Amino acid sequence: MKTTGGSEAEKRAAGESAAETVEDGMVVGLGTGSTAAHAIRAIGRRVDSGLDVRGIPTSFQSRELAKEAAIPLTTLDEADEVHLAIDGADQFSGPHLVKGGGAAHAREKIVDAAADRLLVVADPSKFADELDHPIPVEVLPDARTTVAADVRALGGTPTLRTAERKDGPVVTDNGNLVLDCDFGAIPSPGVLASELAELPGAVEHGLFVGMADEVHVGSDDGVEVRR
Ligand code: ABF
Repeated sequence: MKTTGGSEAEKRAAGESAAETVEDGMVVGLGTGSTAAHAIRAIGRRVDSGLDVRGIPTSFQSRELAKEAAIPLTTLDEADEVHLAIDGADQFSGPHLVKGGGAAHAREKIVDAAADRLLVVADPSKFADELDHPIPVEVLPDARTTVAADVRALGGTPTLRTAERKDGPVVTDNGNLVLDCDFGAIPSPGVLASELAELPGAVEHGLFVGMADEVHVGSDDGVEVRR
């Protein structure tokens, strides 16, 4: 699994802290990435000790991990309510997030937004006073060129995400492509989010505006929960 930013110990502290908040009977959105993976493993250990929980994975990766951890799974169609989602981020500033480094942000946004509360798990390297991380935009394959032109017109620089170990683009779980769009500093995430959402052929972008209810930031000294 690709890891970014902070140390494994910081990520584990954050993931385990969020996993501790899961209560009996909950339906929990299971996020993607190396930090959320620690939360999934910790929830799995609690299931092993008798916790009654059902998970909704946000990606192929988190589904596989949840199965390995023996967490009973459900779907958005079947669950009456999603009580909590625990997910990682590429960058956070207050409640605003940039996500999509794992190309799973479309499903992450659906599950995270459906949850009553979103707990973000992160290491300190993910914090920014102002968001400036490139925004992943998942695009229909046919719209790759037109969305790239639209992003340029909005002042961004789009780069087609390519796979590390093979000569070709990254393909999402939904069969689409990803443009990483560098806008520099983003003083008004809500405005940019609306502009990106309007682009024909853009399936979903990685700006999660105002969505985090808590950010569990793991460090060597423990976990700081920012609300
Ligand atoms: C997912 O994994 C993504 O939305 C985010 O891009 C990434 C964070 O991964 P990690 O915790 O490995 O840095 O949550």
